[in-house]
Amino acid sequence: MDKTAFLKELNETLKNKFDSNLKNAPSWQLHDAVSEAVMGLIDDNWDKSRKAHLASRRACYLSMEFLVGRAVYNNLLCLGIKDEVDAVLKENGRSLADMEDIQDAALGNGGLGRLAACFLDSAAAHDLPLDGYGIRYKYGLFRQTIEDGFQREYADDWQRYGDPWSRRCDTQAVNVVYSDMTVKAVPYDMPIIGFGTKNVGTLRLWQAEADDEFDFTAFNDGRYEEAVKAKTAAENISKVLYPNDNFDEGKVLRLRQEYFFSAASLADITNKHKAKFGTLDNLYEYVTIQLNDTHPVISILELMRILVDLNGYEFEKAFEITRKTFNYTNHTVMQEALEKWSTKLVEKLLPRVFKFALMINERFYCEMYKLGKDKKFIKELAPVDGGQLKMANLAVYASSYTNGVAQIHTEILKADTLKGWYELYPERFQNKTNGITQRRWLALCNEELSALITRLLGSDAWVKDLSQLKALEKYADDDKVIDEFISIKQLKKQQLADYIFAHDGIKIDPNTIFDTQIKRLHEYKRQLLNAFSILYIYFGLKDGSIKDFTPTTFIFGAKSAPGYRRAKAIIKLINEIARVVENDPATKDLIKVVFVSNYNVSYAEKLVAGSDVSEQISTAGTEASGTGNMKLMLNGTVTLGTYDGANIEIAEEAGEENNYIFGARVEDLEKIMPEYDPRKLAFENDRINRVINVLINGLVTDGGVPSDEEGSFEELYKALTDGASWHVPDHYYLLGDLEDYVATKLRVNKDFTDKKAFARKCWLNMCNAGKFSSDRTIKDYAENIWKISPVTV
Ligand code: 26Q
Repeated sequence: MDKTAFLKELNETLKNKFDSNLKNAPSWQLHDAVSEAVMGLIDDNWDKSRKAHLASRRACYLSMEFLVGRAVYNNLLCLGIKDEVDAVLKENGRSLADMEDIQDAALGNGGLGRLAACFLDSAAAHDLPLDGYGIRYKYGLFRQTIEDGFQREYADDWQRYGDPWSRRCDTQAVNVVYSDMTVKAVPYDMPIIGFGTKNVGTLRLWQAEADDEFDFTAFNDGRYEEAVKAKTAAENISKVLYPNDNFDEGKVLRLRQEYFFSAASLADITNKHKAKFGTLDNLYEYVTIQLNDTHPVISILELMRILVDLNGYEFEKAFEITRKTFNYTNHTVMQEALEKWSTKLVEKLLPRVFKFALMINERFYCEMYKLGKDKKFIKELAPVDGGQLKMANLAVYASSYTNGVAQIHTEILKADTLKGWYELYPERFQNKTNGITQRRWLALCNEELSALITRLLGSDAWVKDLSQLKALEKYADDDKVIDEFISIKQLKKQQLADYIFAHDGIKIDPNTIFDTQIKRLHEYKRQLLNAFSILYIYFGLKDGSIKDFTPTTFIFGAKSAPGYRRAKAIIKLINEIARVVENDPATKDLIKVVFVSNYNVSYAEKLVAGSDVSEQISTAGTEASGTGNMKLMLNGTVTLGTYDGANIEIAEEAGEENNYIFGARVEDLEKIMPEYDPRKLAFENDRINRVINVLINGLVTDGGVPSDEEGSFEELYKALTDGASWHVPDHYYLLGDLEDYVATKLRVNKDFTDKKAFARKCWLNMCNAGKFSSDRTIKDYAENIWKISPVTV
């Protein structure tokens, strides 16, 4: 990098754009100027990469969510100029740390959106021609505050100070047509900078705007209100990300969003292909489209419409092209998250598109009758049934490959969720265990540990080949290395403690165990089980049944969907428990509970680097994979978890003896659940009973500022003991797993006192995290689903 030129750029941008300078510029202006300079550096490679991607076979990743987080540090890291830029800034009285308050781009809810971001990073680093397509939400996932222990939501105005990492491409805008309106989709492109390579991928995010012409005519005719209304209606489509994670509400605006970016992306893809080849006959030879869950599955129907209506293909030929173009990833087995649209709604909003659903459904019926399948079987798999359009059925039927995201998850899909489909088309099913990018989740968030790894390996090649960490296993018995590892962990814990104090005003002691559960708040993820275990230990400490307890800080970070009453009650409960243990002299030096606010990608970067214990405690068979488990493992923590999702593969890689696995397994639950009686269990077990009684005995309170939360603790109690109209009592088996969980937690607590032995376990987890690089995952997709190879720029 030419430091002088870079500095000149910075100064010019600050002067010309903001009439400010390096010394006085507020952080957002500094950020803007740095981004501008970096965009200048990559422009040429980006342009060449776009052309190279279009010239070869490429993959397109369609996703409603891309949880990219903060771009600036990562982009500098990937360009290899982070330290130099920091130096230039420091020579001028500033530093990269000044940009810590730059907001995340939180265009996703959680795992699925972050996975999409990791995949783009990995593909770019390894020269794979992969580009992302999504929505440029004006407001990303809400900003969370904790007020009087309750979650409060505020708009996430992430573009308030501009969006210097995007380029608007007006010339490539396309129209999207609904029955009641036409909107313009304007692409904003974000560069995805490959680490240590010239390849720059593209994340194309569509923004909804009013179609100029319509707007203009109405305005000229004096129909001002109509013109304004049309503008608002159009803009509403990309206004805000739905904050539901693993929950489908069937709202019409959501369907508009899904069709909006599907139609825009398909127009973009097919236009470019036709411009090059003059035909769509060979589309699938040059383009493969990955559907990130069912959210973009309406794309299948849109491609059919493009082929048949706009290009004159016969239905059968169009179906063949379509099937060869698409693939589908399933991310959940939760019934309430499986998308089913009312056919009435789809037909009303997208009448022509809906016709293709019916035609495909007819084709399915014919094929099944030919195969002699029985009615029940056919009904279950039909894309259209009972007044509903079932997106997963459509996805498997009209695509080449379907994959799950961890071994156990793929097995559950085959044996249960998509059983009939697996029977029909076993060759279509694959597993692709998730991964995370070690660039962001180690190199960037844990420079100190990264430096140690690089020194011991003699090179930083692990940044692009994480399997190399395996070679560090031999240091597990090297006292000097382990001591250094311990002091790095201590430092990261101190940094985390400082950050939590600055961000949330809560003091925590880095000499305690940092036991961390960070993920979306959901009943199946069982934050409530963690909370119960803390209460169990609290009572045990007070009555003397638990002794020699190593002081522990229990850290939680989670957002609840705003309308998810039970999840919100759990947040309040955790904060109430924090208050109880804090105010009790018997426990205040032994237990500390912290619920950090506004958990997001940037907060996660601090939390994963500064933790000792990784809580991964979903009910067996419910968490498709999890990826936070991998981030914590990579930073050297032990997993305290169930036999679920990728936890199983983590324990397999790092050894069960280096992790803490507990609880009922899938095959156990199959036997247990039909007989399970949680009320009886609590009645017969005083220790369990006194824990759940906290929900109703007045020790904690759900009353307070949002008064509609009142009664929500009692409702949690009822869900456990009586069940509800839609589920049996304690359907996530909290009480059944509680004592095994506590016993295992106390084992961690005791093991921690042998600092060396515990650090050794942590070290071995880090050494064996190689499998969980998204580089491995993306190469598997490239080879076995997409059939794409690297292109060099
Ligand atoms: C659906 C319909 C309407 C509105 C919202 C939704 C919706 C939104 C987000 C449904 C599901 C999601 C997100 C799902 C998700 O993040 N799943 C996670 O995916 C990760 C990556 O594969 C896995 O590691 C996690 O196990 C899985 O929970």
